[in-house]
Amino acid sequence: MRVHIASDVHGATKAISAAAQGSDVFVCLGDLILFLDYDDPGHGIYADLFGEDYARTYIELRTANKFDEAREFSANAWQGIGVSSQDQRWGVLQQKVREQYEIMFEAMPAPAILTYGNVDVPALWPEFIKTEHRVLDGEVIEMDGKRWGFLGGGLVSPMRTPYELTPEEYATKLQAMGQVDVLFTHIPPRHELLNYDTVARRFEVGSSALTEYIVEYQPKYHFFGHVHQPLRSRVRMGKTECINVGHFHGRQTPFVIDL
Ligand SMILES: [Mn+2]
Repeated sequence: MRVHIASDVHGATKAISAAAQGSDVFVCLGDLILFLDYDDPGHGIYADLFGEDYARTYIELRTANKFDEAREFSANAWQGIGVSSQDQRWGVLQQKVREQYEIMFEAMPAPAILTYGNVDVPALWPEFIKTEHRVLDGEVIEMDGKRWGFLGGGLVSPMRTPYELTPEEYATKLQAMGQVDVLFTHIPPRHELLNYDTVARRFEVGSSALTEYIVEYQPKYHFFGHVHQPLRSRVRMGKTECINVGHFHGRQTPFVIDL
């Protein structure tokens, strides 16, 4: 069974529309929205709202791990367009996210199995998914006699992205799935080679609950995304092959594997 897996789509609608060609099963591990385009600051929701110069500076601050300064810079930008409360801000963002989702889900191959990234708004998905889109988060399905488990979202981080769980919530959902043969998540297990981003030059979030799960259950494969430019994209833990399927927005092609 040929499986194509895409993660971290971040607005790459044109490429995603072709990503299932030649596959038997297409899986998307989330992060469909583009808030900030690190490669091209003229794109994304923040550039739309505040202009490219703003996006460029905001990216620089975050890349330098100056999150407090970034927040202050951002608060000023919102005030500049007459938005003061968090509620108002969320209203404006939600509208922008809806505009992106409308185009993204139109382009998304179907059938597809999807889970959420940390840069996704699960509450809005029901408005846009197609009938052949199966959205799984903390669920196990049977595929060719094997158990495939899916867990979406990220962990709480200084980036304050829209879908973040506490480590406890995440661990509880993971353990509730029980043993699987193939595990699909948005974020990687905690592992220094898998978590370090060589361009951002920092450790991204990895889950120690996932590492413990892999040690305990030893699924044959664990597929994930989230770290866009990892130090290593593939690591073996015991009997488990842990694979970062790649930054779809950058590569424009899915990860392909025969399972
Ligand atoms: Mn991402």
